[in-house]
Amino acid sequence: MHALAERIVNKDLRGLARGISYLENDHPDKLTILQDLHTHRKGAHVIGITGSPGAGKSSLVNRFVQFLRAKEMTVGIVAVDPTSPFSGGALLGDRVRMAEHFTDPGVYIRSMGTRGSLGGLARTTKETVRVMDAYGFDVILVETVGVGQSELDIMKIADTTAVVLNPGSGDVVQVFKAGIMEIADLFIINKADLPGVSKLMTEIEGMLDLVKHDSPWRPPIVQTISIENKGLAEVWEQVEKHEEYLQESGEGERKRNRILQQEVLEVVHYELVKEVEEKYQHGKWRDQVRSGEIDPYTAAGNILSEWKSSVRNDTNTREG
Ligand SMILES: Nc1nc2c(ncn2[C@@H]2O[C@H](COP(=O)(O)OP(=O)(O)OP(=O)(O)O)[C@@H](O)[C@H]2O)c(=O)[nH]1
Ligand SMILES: [Mg+2]
Repeated sequence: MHALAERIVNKDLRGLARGISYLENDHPDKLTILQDLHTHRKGAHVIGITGSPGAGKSSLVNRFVQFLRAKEMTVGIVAVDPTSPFSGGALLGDRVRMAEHFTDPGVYIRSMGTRGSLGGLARTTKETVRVMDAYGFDVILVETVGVGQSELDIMKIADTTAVVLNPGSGDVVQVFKAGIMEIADLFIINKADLPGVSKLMTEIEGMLDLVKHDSPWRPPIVQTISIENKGLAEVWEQVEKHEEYLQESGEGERKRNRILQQEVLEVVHYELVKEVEEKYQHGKWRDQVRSGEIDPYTAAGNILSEWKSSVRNDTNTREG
């Protein structure tokens, strides 16, 4: 087993931190470590928390961590911030708010920004969840702003995805359009101290009637006021119910298998693209496209046929 994988499995927190940096920096040992850790996966419950900017995701995560710690559960947190050019910005505020957890060995927080992840934010986030799982946290929370395809993709690794909405924000239509409705297992109306809660409930129920009619799991709606610690027990209760549903219906296993199979193709895709890009990024096609000598499609075609024939030659050489 890779020495770093061994440290992670043996709950060495600095090893964990380094392992995640390996993922972000696309270290050559990355796949070996992930391979080693796969046999040591522990099956943490992964909860995705998504929602519009300012919905109160971080406040909620922060309070929820306290709630889980009181139940003696250990928690890993991945805070994803694709909008920030570096893992700073809004997350800096989160860090300050999370400061009280820093001295607690049962909690580990990692922020991810676009800049720090050569393998792509969604990939690195998912791999980070894998590594945290092998380390052995009971619960892993993934916080991400629900805006685009990349966030939807990240959320696929969660066992339970919670979508955070606010009363009076007009969020529901956005959520519906963005396809977030389909991945939601649980709706959290945070800032339930503000007016408009029952209107929002009606809107969500209406959307659920339209979308979720084919699944036996109808996402429940929970109200929270995170700044007053209200509703956290209800959130946890619904997460546990969902976990039970995943187990009993077999949906959890189907979901896990789907994700594993998809990861195979993602890794292949990523490694192939990396190789092709490294080989051709400085080709003569750049000048040709700039001068208009050839169109982009011809250029792409040329690269592809050159690539394919180099692969064929490679195999012939090996076989011959
Ligand atoms: N009234 C009220 N305000 C809240 C509640 N929860 C959070 N807030 C406030 O909402 C603001 C945004 O909270 P955050 O937790 O930073 O929201 P976020 O969703 O993490 O924001 P981004 O990470 O920037 O997307 C803060 O000023 C919070 O104090 C709540 O239950 N009620
Ligand atoms: Mg936040």
